[in-house]
Amino acid sequence: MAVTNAEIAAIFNRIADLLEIQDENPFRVRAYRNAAHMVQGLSRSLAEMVEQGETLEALPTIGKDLAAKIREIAATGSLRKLKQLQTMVSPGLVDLLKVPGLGPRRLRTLRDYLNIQNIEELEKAARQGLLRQLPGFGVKTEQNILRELSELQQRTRRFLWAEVEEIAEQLLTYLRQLPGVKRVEMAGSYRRRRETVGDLDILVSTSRNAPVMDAFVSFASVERVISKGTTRSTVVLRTGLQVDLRMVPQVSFGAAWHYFTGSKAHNIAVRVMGVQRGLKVNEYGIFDKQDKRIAGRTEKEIYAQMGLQWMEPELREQRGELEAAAQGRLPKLITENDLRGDLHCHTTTSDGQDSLEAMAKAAQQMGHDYLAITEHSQHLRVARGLSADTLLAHCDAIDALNEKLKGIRLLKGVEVDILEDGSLDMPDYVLQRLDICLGAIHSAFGLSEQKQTARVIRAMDNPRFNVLAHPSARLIDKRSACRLDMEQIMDAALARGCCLELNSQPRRLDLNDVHCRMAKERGLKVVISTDAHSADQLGYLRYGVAQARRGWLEKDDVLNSRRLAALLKALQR
Ligand code: DGT
Ligand code: CA
Ligand code: CA
Repeated sequence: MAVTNAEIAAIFNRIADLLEIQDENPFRVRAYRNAAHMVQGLSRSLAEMVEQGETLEALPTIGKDLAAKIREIAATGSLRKLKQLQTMVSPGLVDLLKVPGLGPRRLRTLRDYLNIQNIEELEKAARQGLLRQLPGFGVKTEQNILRELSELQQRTRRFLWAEVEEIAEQLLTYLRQLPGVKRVEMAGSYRRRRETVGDLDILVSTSRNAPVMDAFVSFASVERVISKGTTRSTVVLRTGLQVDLRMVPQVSFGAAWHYFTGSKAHNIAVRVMGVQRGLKVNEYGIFDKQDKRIAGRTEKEIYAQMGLQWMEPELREQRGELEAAAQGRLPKLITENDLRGDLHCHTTTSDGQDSLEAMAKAAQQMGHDYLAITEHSQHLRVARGLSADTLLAHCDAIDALNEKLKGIRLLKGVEVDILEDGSLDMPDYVLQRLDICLGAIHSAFGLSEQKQTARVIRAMDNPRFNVLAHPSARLIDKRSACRLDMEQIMDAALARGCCLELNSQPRRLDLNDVHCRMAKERGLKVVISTDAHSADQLGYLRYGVAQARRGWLEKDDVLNSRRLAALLKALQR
């Protein structure tokens, strides 16, 4: 899809914001703002002008430099200059620009006077009445900011996938047992297994005029009904989660399911393929030139009209899946059944809630062949990290338990802190005794990209190092990813025979989908682990598997799909 003028203007405005926050030359700031304004009002598409080789410099406010930037955006959809600026301003501060009424100038005042760096700090200060005293602010501004903040939270609140799993299942069960209901399915980001979902999208088809809408709005967890109609209703649950329900005729079910599953970008690309074939594609079906419906009942029919195989929802992000399908090269995505064990968990010996025995038993019940016990090292005090001696004693306990266990093998491991200088928080003579060594960043999250990358690679230089656990250290909605040159890290891991973890904790899901794909393309193996802190959490593997599938991973791309002997061999560097 060609870049729109609005997108180009938004990039220029964002650059102006970032420059202004950094107190850059006001003339440069104004140059970007003027250009953004001009671009917005332009009646011709800049992308088109670029494509046709027209000179942009003839446009008002556009000089050589900005013309080059427009060409870059038109060609790549983004701008390196913007990315570079974004790394120079703290992400929390950039978030603050989303608050209506807070421009860069006020933002600077907030930072300089009250050291406010993110939304939480802003809210706290506003509640304490600290804003009204600042130059350029007042009681009214303070109240406006508080109101905008609460609206912003309502508007942008997304839920972790795992947070809505239970209610989504309950809704499906509830709707499926209603009289006259033929079919009920989840669509949207929930079906695509995105790590967070904005709302739930449910499709229902019925045999006759079944009173589904009445039943839907009186579902026990509904707090508020936003709208109720014959074909569509929207409710908000007590948790704040919004749910859309749409009634769909059976002849259109596949088309609607495809449309409302998305992603939007995928849909648009499919529609464009349709246009190229002289077909109209929408949520009711595929229609030929005579407006006759030629597909719609199943998703398979929809894809077949485009000459494509059906594809898994996790792939539908317009990241090359349509091209892959056209060439018959869709990945055979990994499933939970392909995994033979879990390589990251904690017991009561560090910060876990269950004993070694309980974890082993639960893992065995899940059908695992092996489970690595990986307690924290002592640098991580909050997690009651182990000293060298306590880890050695723990190894004895694991050896003793392995003597008794049948059908499952516990691996001796550690989740060792990677210290700021890249050294490991455990002496080599202890690491030597282990089957597996995970290294992880738990401190100094804010280092520059260069330092953070060097730190991790230095850790991997230790020949005992096997797996980089939760590589980016991000916590969804709580902590941004560390600045790391992921390509460099992956190349370094590959060269040293290390691999990267996909941590399945719902708030981590780290590696993310894009990075999983990056690893696969390099031939770097990924380990999918739970980082379970209780026996229950061993079931989190399903979240990690979903993320892996979004990253196109297949069985062979994942190390813990191997049998124990092959796994142990692969861990030898
Ligand atoms: P969410 O709810 O923000 O996590 O993300 P989605 O993907 O569930 O998005 P949502 O709920 O707004 O819409 C559900 C699907 O409906 C979306 O994935 C694709 C489709 N859809 C929504 N708006 C449009 C649109 O403007 N054009 C097209 N082609 N499809 C759309
Ligand atoms: Ca949705
Ligand atoms: Ca929706």
